[in-house]
Amino acid sequence: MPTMSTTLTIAVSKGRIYKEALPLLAHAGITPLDDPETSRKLILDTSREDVKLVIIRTTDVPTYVQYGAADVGVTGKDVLMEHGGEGLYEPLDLGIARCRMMTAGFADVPPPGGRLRVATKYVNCARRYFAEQGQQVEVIKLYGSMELAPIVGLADCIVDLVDTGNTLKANGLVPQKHIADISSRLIVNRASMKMKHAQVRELIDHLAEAVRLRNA
Ligand code: PRT
Ligand code: MG
Repeated sequence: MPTMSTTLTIAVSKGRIYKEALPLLAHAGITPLDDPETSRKLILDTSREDVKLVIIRTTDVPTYVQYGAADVGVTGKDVLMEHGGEGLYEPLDLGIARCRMMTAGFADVPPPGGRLRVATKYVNCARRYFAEQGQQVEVIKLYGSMELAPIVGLADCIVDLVDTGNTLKANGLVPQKHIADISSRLIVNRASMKMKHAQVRELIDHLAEAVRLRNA
């Protein structure tokens, strides 16, 4: 326990990351006093007087941590790749909410003569990936249901996350190129790393130990 009772704020989204992060946080002695799936509270007290959780959209987690509105956060590598990760430390791979970022489209459909049209919510990742491949593409920003885009002729392919592949299959699409392996990461605000060093260090160490034990 730190001698100074400065509050440490952890930003996390509800849903799959939250569910998988809970046992790791528990190993650090942090148990939320409310369930974000049922409570309307956005700031949750925890079993530790000096630790609070803020419940936000996963794409907002890097922003909260970057500006110091939260000291640390848990978010997907996909979100960090798209955000850019400026001003953030990424000290730990939590190994949760794993999936792959991939391109996907129809099997056996030849690429178009002109520029490939790519629909995705990961526009920065898609631009970077196709630029590295030396391929000219037009990237179309969507906020969800990417699988629909090739079906209705909005795009030739998509960039999305794939886990079991069931979502693609259900929509007649196949995974094509592997862009990145995705898992959730612990991120830390740069100032908090210095100003709240003992608390942050303790959290990182406990979470790292929880990850090691889980993988053992
Ligand atoms: O749902 P909401 O709109 O609130 O936000 P969100 O979709 O960003 O949150 P959430 O909780 O669904 O996902 C948050 C994070 O979980 C992502 O940023 C990833 O880091 C991680 N993750 C891991 C996934 C998946 N696996 C995943 N399979 N996020 C999304 N999916 C989706 C994918 O986009 C596709 O629609 O699941 C579908 C594919 O799954 P399969 O099993 O059918 O292949
Ligand atoms: Mg979702």
